[in-house]
Amino acid sequence: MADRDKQEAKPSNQKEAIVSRIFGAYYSILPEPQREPELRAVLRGRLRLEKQDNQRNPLAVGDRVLFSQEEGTEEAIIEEILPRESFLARSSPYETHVLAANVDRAIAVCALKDPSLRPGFIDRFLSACETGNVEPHLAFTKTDLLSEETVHFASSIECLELLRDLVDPDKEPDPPLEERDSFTAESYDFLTALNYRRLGYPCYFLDLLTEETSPDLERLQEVVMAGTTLLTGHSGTGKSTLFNRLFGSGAQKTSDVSESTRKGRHTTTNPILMVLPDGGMVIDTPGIKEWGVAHLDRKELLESFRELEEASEQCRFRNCDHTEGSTDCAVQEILQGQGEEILFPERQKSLDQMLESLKSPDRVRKGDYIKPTGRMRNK
Ligand SMILES: Nc1nc2c(ncn2[C@@H]2O[C@H](COP(=O)(O)OP(=O)(O)OP(=O)(O)O)[C@@H](O)[C@H]2O)c(=O)[nH]1
Ligand SMILES: [Mg+2]
Ligand SMILES: [Zn+2]
Repeated sequence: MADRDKQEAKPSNQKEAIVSRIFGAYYSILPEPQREPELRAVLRGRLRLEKQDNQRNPLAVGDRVLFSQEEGTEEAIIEEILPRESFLARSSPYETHVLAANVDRAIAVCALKDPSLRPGFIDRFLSACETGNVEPHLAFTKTDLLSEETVHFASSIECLELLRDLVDPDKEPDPPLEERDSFTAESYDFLTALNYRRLGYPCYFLDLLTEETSPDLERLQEVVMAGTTLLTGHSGTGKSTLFNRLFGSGAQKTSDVSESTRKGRHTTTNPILMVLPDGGMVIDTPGIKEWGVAHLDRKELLESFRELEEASEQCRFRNCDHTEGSTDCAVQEILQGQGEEILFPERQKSLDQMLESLKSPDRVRKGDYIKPTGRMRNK
């Protein structure tokens, strides 16, 4: 009923579409319901002025719009931007970058090697998702590059025991990590990755180069079949390789998906949205270095850590902001090592760094940024 009202409200010459690519002031849009052919579009002048001045562009890939098209012209004109149901943002104190709108889930594509794993990025990504109503998934790529020792370690009892001991406030690994002969930095990265699975995040371990298929790739293919999925991560982690894996060659709606192949590099420069034959949509994005979380406050940050979720629910009734020195605060108890479990060392490091960046007023000033996730929080 509500849907029909909405349709009747829109002028008869306007149709709905999804933004699939952005090239500065030009857009590609996919008209509903067929989602083809892809049209080139520009924004109606007044909409260009409405953009928030700390956002790069009034539109993001995945946005839903109403457009008109004059007869005999190729170019569509975007007349209206429809409200976003969700969006994934990263922010510095001075700028908010909306990576994509109306996404159901986001997959951080992280290489286990080349480039090496960066847990700080993952933890910031997870916090942004948790507070932004976007379901986070983690794809760990390049398993084929792991050394034999690491592969052996990954399936050992030692690995499971370490994972357990490192989050136990009453235990220290014995012998200590640095005294173990075959324990390498690579093994530690693998342990760090496994910890996300322990926390309940959907994780996929992938070799995108040599494996035709695998149970993890199949699981991931199932997941992206419905709704809209964003791929993000550092440059070179395998986002586009995964994207092409998901689509093969048949589903591509644009001819210029394969980017410059000079020197074998395929660095993605613009986000692109594509529609799978079954209707699911996947967005490939350019690699990013940092995932700023200046749009989150201390309470949101703490509560975005799953390990602290149960404890913070107990505190919420008392309006606790979980600051150091709060009495009977279950969150503080965990952070001080008095709970049943503590944070995995890399998670603790990330949380400390994020909290520290909130403390320095030079970096974060109120009013310098919008609160991109606030709208969805009470949904
Ligand atoms: N060995 C190995 N190489 C991989 C794997 N996945 C991707 N690669 C390679 O890693 C390089 C970078 O992959 P891309 O898919 O272009 O990475 P991207 O994340 O899209 O990078 P940007 O577009 O720059 O953000 C390419 O040479 C791929 O062939 C993998 O599982 N194993
Ligand atoms: Mg790419
Ligand atoms: Zn508290």
